[in-house]
Amino acid sequence: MGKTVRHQPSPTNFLPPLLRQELTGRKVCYADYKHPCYKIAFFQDLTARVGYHQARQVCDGEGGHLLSIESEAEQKLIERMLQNLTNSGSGKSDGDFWIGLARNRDSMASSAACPDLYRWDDGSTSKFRNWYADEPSCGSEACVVMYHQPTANPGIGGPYLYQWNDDRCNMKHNFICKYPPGK
Ligand SMILES: [Ca+2]
Repeated sequence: MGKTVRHQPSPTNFLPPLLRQELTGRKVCYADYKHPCYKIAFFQDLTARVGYHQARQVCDGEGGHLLSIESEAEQKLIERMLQNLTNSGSGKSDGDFWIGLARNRDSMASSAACPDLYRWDDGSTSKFRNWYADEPSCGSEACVVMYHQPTANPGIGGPYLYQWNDDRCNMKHNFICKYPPGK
């Protein structure tokens, strides 16, 4: 599959200059118009990382959404993109990525029902999930990250790499956007 990386001007003028600078580029598209494009927003600078809702705003402002992962194949594709990022030398430090999966905390459900309340931000009805062993925690955690902790000691579910974890929505993380074909 041919791959092109193209730089895309982004309507992110409302963001602080450093963040704006780091958000340009890194949009990866495949050389056909059937597949979505993705953008990995990784910030070495911890202070540039953002909460779930700001990440969502950035993706929406560019005609996309926070990433939905609708199949094992798409999960593996994103894993390969993150491995490329790590191998390129710019992404060696730890940092999780917001994906577009969240739960409405107003719906006070029993903890047993909670895992079924997570919904994709882009409207996908995909039931694919890749939770880490003891996730989702629910409670005050209602927004989902993909783990990216290459230097962390493995836990009960193995290394903290690429599985999903619900976290408090105001925590600061990297994020991944997904854009429909042709955008
Ligand atoms: Ca959790």
